Amino acid sequence: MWVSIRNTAADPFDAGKPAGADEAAGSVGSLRRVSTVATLPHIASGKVRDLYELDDRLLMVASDRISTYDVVHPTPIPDKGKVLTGLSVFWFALTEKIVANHLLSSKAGVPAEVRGRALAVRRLDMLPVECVVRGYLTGSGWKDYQATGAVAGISLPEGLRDSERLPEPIFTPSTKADVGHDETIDFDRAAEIVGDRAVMERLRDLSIALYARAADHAASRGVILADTKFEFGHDADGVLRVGDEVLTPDSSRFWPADTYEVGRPQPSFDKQYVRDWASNTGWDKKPPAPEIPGDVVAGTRERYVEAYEKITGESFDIWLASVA
Ligand code: PZK
Repeated sequence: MWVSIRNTAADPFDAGKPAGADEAAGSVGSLRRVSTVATLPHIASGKVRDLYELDDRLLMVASDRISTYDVVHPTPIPDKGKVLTGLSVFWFALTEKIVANHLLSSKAGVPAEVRGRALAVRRLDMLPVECVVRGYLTGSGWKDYQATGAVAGISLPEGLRDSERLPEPIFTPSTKADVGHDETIDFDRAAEIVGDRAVMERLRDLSIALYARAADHAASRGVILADTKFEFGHDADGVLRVGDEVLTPDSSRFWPADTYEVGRPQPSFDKQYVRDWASNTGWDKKPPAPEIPGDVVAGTRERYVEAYEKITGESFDIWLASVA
């Protein structure tokens, strides 16, 4: 089965930013040992994740790497990969009645050395569009609105402000760029790329339903889900499933509700410590990214664990114990 190599942008909504920040992707079918993962056929790498072959399944491994301003830092954030993996599993369970997903197991088949940060998943034939849903106007959506009054071909009311909640969530698909940034496209273009308008309508409706369910849950826990990105594919039986990671800080924007203020950019829940520190160092935001000092690493780890616990309502230790 063909799996395309592509760099998964950590900030998937900022289509149109300069390319060149992505790390080199791996090669299809090569036997490569990456970090501490046992030797499995390596399929693909994103900026902070790796995909391996696991017999008839795949193994998706989330690393502790972090990017800011689209560049990966050399310093890992301990447990970041485990937090994101635990969050994905939480959301897969919360949303499985809306749409089936690719999760098979967080234990069986997952090598001991990546337990907690890796998932055994069903192989899918991935659809070649990113399914972005925006509930708030920020990032490239805010930029496009300011320039044209519309996002992905959807006209929006006049006078909206930075980070403002939209009248209703909008579906703003994007291309999966091999290199550089995904580009926002309108629905018709997405349907063309997918080659089946009915499938595209289903992707749109499912994406909005997933966003609405997750945003509702997040709101009940004091968190705003500003926007998010899904990827879908068909399994061997032709069943449509949501794949990839879902509703993590790397595929979504989470804002603390208690400090939300329309009319300005919102601080990122997870990365703001690193961004603020990095800005103060005078780093020009071009590769290579600087090493992150210990106190900033510790503060950022705390934020990830806090995000996990706020959203799931459970101790992060419970996730660790469940995969041990
Ligand atoms: C698949 N990616 C993105 C790239 C990653 C992830 N269930 C699946 N079946 C087949 N292919 C994929 C999936 C999923 N999910 C996902 N590319 C292909 C990607 C690099 C690293 F972890």
